[in-house]
Amino acid sequence: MGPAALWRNARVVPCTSVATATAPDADALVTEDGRVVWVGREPTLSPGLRARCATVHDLAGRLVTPGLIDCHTHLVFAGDRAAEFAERQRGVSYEEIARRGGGILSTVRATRAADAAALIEAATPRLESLLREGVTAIEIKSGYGLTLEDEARMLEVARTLARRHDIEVRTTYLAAHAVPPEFAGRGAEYVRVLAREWLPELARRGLVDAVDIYCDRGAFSAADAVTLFDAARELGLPVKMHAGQFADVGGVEVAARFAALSCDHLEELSAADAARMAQAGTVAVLLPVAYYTLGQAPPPPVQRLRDAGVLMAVATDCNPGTSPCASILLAMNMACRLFALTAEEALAGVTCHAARALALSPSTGSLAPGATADFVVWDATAPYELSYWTGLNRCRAVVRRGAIARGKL
Ligand code: DI6
Ligand code: FE
Repeated sequence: MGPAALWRNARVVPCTSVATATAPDADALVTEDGRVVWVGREPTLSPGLRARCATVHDLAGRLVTPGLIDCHTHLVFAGDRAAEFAERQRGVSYEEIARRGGGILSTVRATRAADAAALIEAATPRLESLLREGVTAIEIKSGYGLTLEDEARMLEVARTLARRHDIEVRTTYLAAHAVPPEFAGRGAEYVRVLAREWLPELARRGLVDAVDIYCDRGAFSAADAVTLFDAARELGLPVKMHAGQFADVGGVEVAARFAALSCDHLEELSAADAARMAQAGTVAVLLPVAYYTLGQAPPPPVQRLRDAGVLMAVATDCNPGTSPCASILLAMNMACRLFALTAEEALAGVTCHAARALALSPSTGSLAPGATADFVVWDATAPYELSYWTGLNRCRAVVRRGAIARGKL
């Protein structure tokens, strides 16, 4: 917040669309009261606004992008699944491990045993890793509690992390992640309980920004999604879906019918469903690190999504099973190299399109007048440099609501 500041000698990539994630087309911006009030070429800045700028920052020709957004994470969990990683390296599949009671349910056991302080302690290094890379907004899902109070604790921890780290957090209720042992063999009944009893209660406590379901082979069905999404609709909550990671079980059609914010994964996606997503304005969230970790094939049909006009986002899917990753820059690189996104698509995927997937746009995820002044100053001059490197973080400074929150210029 506070008085106006001019940020000059910059290469500003507005990221209002893929087209404007391509090349810096402005060299200055003005922030005031935590918002961007002007973006452009400095000679065209009006003398009146210039005179209001109490502070002038010289960015020495550096790249400026919006704060990055990680729009799909399971950041809050206890324990890890490194032993399952080792098992997969010996040739046992992810789905086989899950059938034996490992997988998601093993993280559920660890998370249920962890109190809020332990969950915060476990999640903090993962969050800090993302913050160091210029992430200013993040989605955090529940889904490793699978009882009312264990889900509530995960979501409360997500809210606590938001306050402690000055980051925008959107919480997503994902009790429909796996059937817990208490409901073994009674999946449909579990979905009715999590939809009709737990969801209204957690919404009443202000813990739910969106509702998600893991709709796939070995997980929940399209009919389960209808039960859950009907309950979400009654509460006025937006929905999203893990869909088509392993198989197309008809979820995307349901998601589009409920105007879902996003469908995520989508390795299996028909042309008809891509058209439905475009029609519904549903964003495709691509999760290349999960794809990489599981050694899956084939990749999502990116050209089909482009042809249909579906907006694509990219996220880490940070989780202990399929995506032990706390680097949005690595996810961008993998989206380019494994899914053949252009570098501009990858950048739009972690800015404007990620904001759409979280219902944060247009105030977040792009740098246009009126936007929240969350941006990153990079030791780079071209936007494609962000996807080009792996294992090198070139984030120099992070500006949050118009003030330098991290690093120095
Ligand atoms: N997101 C998920 O929720 C599942 N896969 C994915 O990409 C499973 C996460 C887990 O194995 O813990
Ligand atoms: Fe996920």
